[in-house]
Amino acid sequence: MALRAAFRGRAGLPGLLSCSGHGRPSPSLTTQRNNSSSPKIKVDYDQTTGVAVMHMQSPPVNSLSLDFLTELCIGVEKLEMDKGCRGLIITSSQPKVFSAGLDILEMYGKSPERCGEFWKAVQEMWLKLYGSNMTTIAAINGSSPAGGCLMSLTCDYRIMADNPRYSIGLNETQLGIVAPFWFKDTMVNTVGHRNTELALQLGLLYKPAEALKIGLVDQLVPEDQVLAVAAQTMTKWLTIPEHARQITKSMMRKPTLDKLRSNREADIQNFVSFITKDSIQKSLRMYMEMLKQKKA
Ligand code: CO8
Repeated sequence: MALRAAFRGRAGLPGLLSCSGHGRPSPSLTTQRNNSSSPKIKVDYDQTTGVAVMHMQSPPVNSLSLDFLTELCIGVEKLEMDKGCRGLIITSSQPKVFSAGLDILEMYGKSPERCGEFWKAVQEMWLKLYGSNMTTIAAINGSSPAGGCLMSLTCDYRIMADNPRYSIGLNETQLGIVAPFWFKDTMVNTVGHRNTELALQLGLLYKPAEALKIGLVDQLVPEDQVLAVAAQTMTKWLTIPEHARQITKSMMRKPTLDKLRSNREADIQNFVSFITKDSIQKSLRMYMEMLKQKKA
């Protein structure tokens, strides 16, 4: 019988941005979007199969806010500790979007302390997912830029909806920001050095067919079959002897994980000093305004 567990996250955060003095938030961008206390993650865990499906359900675009990341990490940790849980499928409940990546409002007009706290949570998400003992599959049923792409890259296998309106990639340079070394390393480990060089410098967002071609995703399926194919694929992966698969996964990923583990504090300091620069704050504001104008 499926056991549904909705893990609740942190208490609500302040509703307004605190201005750091580095780039004052423009009035139109000062609303904290994800301040709802409703769960941002829903976990359906089937104890008979040992497979959990994690649905991201943070409207409108599953952006990775501090609350969202905290809830996600708690959810992953609980599953990881349950020795009966062997597989995790990550998908989105939002139409058209897997995840829009890091919540830009978390990086705009915030104090250095708050930026540091946010970045630590981003690191934690990556360490937990990339280092997970479970078999992990991303069921990518919508667009997945930047941090959304990173999240899917942490998984062992990626299945994407074959819809040319969707795209996936590490597009950070298009926002005027730089993907950190561990984003880059995860991408290199997946698509190789040359593809990463092109993808990261140009901030490329790939249509599903292009993503499949460079190995950024492993399989394309019709949109309404993404979750079903992920479940079938998981069943196949779970036939492999668990201990051997886990050791192999760890052998492949440990050097990359260790690089961040031994540099966490310096990486936080780098992020904070970079993101709070006036010029970077200006780029983020312009990007957010561009997103809003695109809608109008
Ligand atoms: N953060 C916060 N708000 C967002 C984000 C985001 N990442 N993405 C979209 N939104 C907001 C939009 O502004 C819009 O707000 P409103 O309703 O108030 O106007 C709302 O969400 C809906 O957005 P759209 O209308 O654009 O929705 P669509 O369904 O048309 O498109 C997309 C969905 C494709 C996801 C589109 O919104 C998009 O492209 N978003 C931007 C994605 C992006 O570029 N993310 C990058 C984030 S940075 C990151 O993840 C890594 C940073 C590494 C940092 C390194 C520094 C050192």
